Amino acid sequence: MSPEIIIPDSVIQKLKTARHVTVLTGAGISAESGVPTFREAQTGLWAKYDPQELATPQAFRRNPKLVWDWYSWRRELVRQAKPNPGHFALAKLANLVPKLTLITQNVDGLHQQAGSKNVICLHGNITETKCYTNSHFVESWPDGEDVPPKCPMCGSLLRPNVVWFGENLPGDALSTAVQASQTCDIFFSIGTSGLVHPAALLPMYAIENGALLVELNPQPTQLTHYAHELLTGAAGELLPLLVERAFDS
Ligand code: BV8
Repeated sequence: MSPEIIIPDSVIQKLKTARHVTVLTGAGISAESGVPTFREAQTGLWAKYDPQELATPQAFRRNPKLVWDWYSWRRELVRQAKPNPGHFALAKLANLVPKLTLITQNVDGLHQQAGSKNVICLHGNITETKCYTNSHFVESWPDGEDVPPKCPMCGSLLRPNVVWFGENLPGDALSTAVQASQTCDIFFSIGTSGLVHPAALLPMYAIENGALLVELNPQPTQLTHYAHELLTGAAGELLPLLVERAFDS
């Protein structure tokens, strides 16, 4: 059993009285679901590759099979993953506050599986596939022939529907995320190292607008210096406790 987790009363009171709660999640919230975070060493065949090198259009153009195989491996990991108590706590929280905006950098769809609605997916969804040239979405493709498979509509190579480094984020997702960061009373940054831009700027917009900035992470990050509170621990443990302390007691 983990030692008594301290949640400052300032956080509880702010959460109970907030009109608008904004949450940004990163790979850390899915760690307890068995989805490796972006920074931890990749395993097996992929150990020698740096994700930031593989998750780029250049890598895909240079070696489409390698990049496609990497995503196939990750898609399978995500398919086997289930939401954890951290995801479920956020889905429950949305029904306990007047307004909650959930923004995620994750591409695993676990927030949606846990019941969260209107999730703002800044970096896309690894379980969706589209073609490289025209973004034709494709549900299935013949096994084994071409790797990567080709688009049945235009013949260009299929790729995952994720935002690669060097690619722009979906405009509507980003503008909604910025607006929610600028208008919230409390902003939670959960399970993110705060290294990837422009997502990393969202907590800054929150503090600029006078929101209470609360970070949940087992360890300090780039953001910790700016946060009003750092709740040290795993999201799967902290979030259910936070919801219970604020609304169940
Ligand atoms: C763009 C999809 C216009 C693909 C991803 C400004 C400054 C510097 C650089 C830039 C900048 N502006 C743009 C850039 C370039 C680049 C960038 O940010 N580079 C950085 C990294 C140097 N950004 C872009 O290219 C973006 N596009 O801005 O377009 C442009 C373009 C070029 C130049 C200028 C402007 C596109 C970025 C999107 C990239 N795609 N994902 C895929 O998944 O394959 S990002 C990818 O990284 C994942 O989505 C993942 O979410 C994210 C990694 O970040 P985290 O989520 O934070 O995960 P990480 O592993 O780092 O940390 C996990 C944390 O969890 C840790 O802190 C750990 O302690 C914690 N944790 C662990 N266990 C738990 C836990 N926490 C809680 N509970 C636990 N149990």
